[in-house]
Amino acid sequence: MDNGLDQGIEQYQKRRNEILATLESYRGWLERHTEVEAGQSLRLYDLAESLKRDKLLLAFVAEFSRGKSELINALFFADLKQRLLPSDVGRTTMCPTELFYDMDSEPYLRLLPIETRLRDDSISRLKRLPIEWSSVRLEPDNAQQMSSAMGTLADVKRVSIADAQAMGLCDADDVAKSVDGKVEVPVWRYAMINFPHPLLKSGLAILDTPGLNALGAEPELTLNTIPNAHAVLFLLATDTGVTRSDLDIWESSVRRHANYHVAILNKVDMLWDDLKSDAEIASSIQKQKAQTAQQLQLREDQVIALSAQKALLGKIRGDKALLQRSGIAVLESLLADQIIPARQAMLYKSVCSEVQTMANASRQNVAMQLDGVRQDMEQLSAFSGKNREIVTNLRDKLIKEKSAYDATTMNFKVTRALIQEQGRQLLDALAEEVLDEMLVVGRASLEDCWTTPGLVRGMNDLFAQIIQRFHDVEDRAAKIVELLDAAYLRFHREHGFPLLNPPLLTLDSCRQKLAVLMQQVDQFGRDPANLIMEKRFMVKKFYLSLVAEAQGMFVLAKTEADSWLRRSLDPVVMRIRDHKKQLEIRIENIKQVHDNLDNLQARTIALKGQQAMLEQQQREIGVILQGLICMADTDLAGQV
Ligand SMILES: Nc1nc2c(ncn2[C@@H]2O[C@H](COP(=O)(O)OP(=O)(O)O)[C@@H](O)[C@H]2O)c(=O)[nH]1
Ligand SMILES: [Mg+2]
Repeated sequence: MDNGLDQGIEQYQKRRNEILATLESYRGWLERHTEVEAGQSLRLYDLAESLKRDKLLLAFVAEFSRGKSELINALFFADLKQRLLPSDVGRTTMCPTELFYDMDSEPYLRLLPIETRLRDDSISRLKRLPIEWSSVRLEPDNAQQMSSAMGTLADVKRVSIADAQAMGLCDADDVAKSVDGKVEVPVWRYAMINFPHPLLKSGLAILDTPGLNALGAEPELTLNTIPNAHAVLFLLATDTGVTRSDLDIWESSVRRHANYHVAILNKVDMLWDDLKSDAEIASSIQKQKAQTAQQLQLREDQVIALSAQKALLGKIRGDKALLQRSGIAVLESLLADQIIPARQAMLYKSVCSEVQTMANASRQNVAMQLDGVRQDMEQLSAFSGKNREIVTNLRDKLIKEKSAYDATTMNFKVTRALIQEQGRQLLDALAEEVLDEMLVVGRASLEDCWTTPGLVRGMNDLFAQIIQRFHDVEDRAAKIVELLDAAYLRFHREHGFPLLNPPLLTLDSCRQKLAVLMQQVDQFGRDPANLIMEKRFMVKKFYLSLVAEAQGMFVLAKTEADSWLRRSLDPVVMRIRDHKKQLEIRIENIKQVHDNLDNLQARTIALKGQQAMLEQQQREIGVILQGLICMADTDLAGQV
């Protein structure tokens, strides 16, 4: 198998490894040449881990039976020579299904029973409770075992109307259609597949969703999983055209919220007709493409027409003509050339810029140390032929400088303690309990009657409080920066420290997530279907998912604030400490000269050695920085 998509993902993995190597060499540099702050080395480790574990999530979202599972099979798993996901006539995935590679476990298929819907737990919480899942070990080399294991994704069962209602899986229509007081529900609520496929190993993750019903029943998907996907592939089929429910999904889950979304008009093979000329067929495909684009308010070139089924068949049979006719190549190159590079750029930009800040501080430290050594060398050469008195003077001057420096440092200790205290208060302002308190009020008024207007009011209230809280936190952070600036200025003025611009804290990324949630609430509130009383179950589920999202956002805000605190304070502390060490070394040097003026030459040699060492350090850190800058540049070029 060799196509643009594989190459794109391979490239993604290659670049990630390059950044990891640069992180590693910077960490090595710090360990060899400095006393690394625990916080700093932890941060580098975290960054490396997050890069290693980073997943590029592609979500396939569409109404039931548009060919999502078939397209996933065709794009990624044709080399298995069979369907990985059930997408045969009459048998398709019934539950949202995640496919990924987890290097810490054996291949598995984990299934969450539908009955967990009776509880309030979110899927992300349940993901952390393995006991809730039914788990099957997968044998990737055993096609038979794989396909029978995957077959269970399509399982359904019949339960009483009351049971289905209790799980929120039954509406008036289902009740009307039922002849024996029973209705059909999926056996599983969610599936996770850990599968060692090369594409998944290189960081790709896939979400297959079953259709509008499941999207509506699991607000977590619409509120969290899909908005967090890096790209959403929205499917339509030529045989059905754009239906009402297609449009619903498009509006609620795809159009606005995805980082990147693509509309795919699938099953074009249904327009292939032996009795028509190629030109006639092309024109009817074109016509339907144009119509689809118009209905979705997209440009025509934003709709990709293809046949997932023929693409899968063409790949399995090695039939190049069929594969080409299927039209899948356009989608593959879109993924390889745009979606994957865009994700890369985002990831690298954030990691590179953070490491760059750290490495820059390190470089400045080395430069300061080099300055010190050079000054000492100049003095030493001035000593030659001088008497002891001059050396004594210089020594005393240096000792004086050291005590002045110690005084500044003592002073800074007070500021540092103050900053740490204020930092603690800042983090407390984002503690979990704060949000819990905000929630208590809202929930109490909702609980006696789960209605949509009540929910919208309560949520808007909550969001307003959260936004206010974010502002407060940013204000506090700005005050801390002022404090730090003022204290640092003395080091700059009196001890020649280079100026420093501690970054301000912004919680913009949290605010953006909040804005998306507010939109969702707004939309939920405006949908007349959600005003019906029997939707209580949905209102509650929606509310619980929103709360889970808000909690996630608070955790994110706190993590950002925490890392910001360290990023502003750590480099300063490090610089102050390094300078002190440097002064001590210089005093020690001059003392030795003082004790033995004849020793001048030996001292000069020692200093030269020190200088060479520092210059080597400087070159090394220069290379590391250059690497980081290059990576950021190339990524910007690849961004769409
Ligand atoms: N003719 C044709 N049928 C397709 C194509 N893609 C999928 N199908 C069929 O459509 C049905 C639904 O496909 P599936 O992938 O399970 O849809 P999903 O519910 O969106 O995952 C299955 O019977 C597939 O074989 C296609 O490109 N052409
Ligand atoms: Mg499916």
